[in-house]
Amino acid sequence: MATTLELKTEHNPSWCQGCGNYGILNGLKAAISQAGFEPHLTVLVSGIGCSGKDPHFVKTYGFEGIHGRVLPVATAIRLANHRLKVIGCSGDGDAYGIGGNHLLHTMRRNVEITYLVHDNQIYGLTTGQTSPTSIKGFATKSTPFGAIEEPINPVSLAIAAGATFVARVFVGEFNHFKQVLAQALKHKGFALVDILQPCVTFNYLNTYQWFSQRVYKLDDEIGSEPPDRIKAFNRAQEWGERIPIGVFFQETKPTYEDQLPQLKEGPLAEQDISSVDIKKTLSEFI
Ligand SMILES: Cc1ncc(C[n+]2csc(CCOP(=O)(O)OP(=O)(O)O)c2C)c(N)n1
Repeated sequence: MATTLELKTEHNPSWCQGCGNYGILNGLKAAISQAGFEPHLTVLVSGIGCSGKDPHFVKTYGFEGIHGRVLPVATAIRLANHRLKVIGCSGDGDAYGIGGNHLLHTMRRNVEITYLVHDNQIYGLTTGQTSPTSIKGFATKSTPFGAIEEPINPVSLAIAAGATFVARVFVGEFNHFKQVLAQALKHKGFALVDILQPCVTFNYLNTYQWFSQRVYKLDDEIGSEPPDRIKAFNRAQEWGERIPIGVFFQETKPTYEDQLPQLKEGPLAEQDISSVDIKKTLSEFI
């Protein structure tokens, strides 16, 4: 295990001052340290976007892939070695736009990946176009007269798609964010954490103040109860004057990895494949 300080790399983030990504990065390092995950058995996988830089700043294994392809890469890593803790980092465009189809199928498969979506409701890296979670009417560079599309609600989408852990947090509620993150990292299955993370440069609407006035913690209003998708879905519909944060839904189910016969003998990466003739397969690619 490593301390938060030991998880720091020699690279420093250059996100805008006040960007919610700083809080997410600090919370993530603290959570990895507190959960006792060994850095050499932990992998951060990212796509393209401001959040795509996360693996550069955490001293674990890391893979910065291409836009929207975090989950195929993360799934492949889990299948090659399912002893590894795999954490995906995406923006809302990366996860819910170009990567949306991968998200649906990874959720229904229940691959054990903790997926942290840095949801700033805008394309930050490409300097401010609407994203799938931008509020209707939001005027940006790509929608100067206001977005005409309804936004995706990632929480209700995940509940409907069969995800086994679905949470929303606000990075401005830092202790609550860390507590939910710790729960997500412990979850045996796919965990979606939609992180409301204000973009201080391009999103003039969904600011820290805007969220602070609206968010409330589900835990303060409902006690512990057995998992119920319908109730969770209905709670997820609330968005506007009041925005619920916390764990909406969690259940335990076999993971994809648990059910694959090829993994019964242990991780593929540790299996003896010396007697397997792969020449025929390789020849198809040459
Ligand atoms: C295939 C492909 N299409 C488009 C792009 C351009 N591009 C880079 S990042 C990005 C969107 C970033 O938005 P988001 O995922 O929400 O992350 P943020 O930067 O806001 O954290 C786009 C469209 C790309 N790199 N690759």
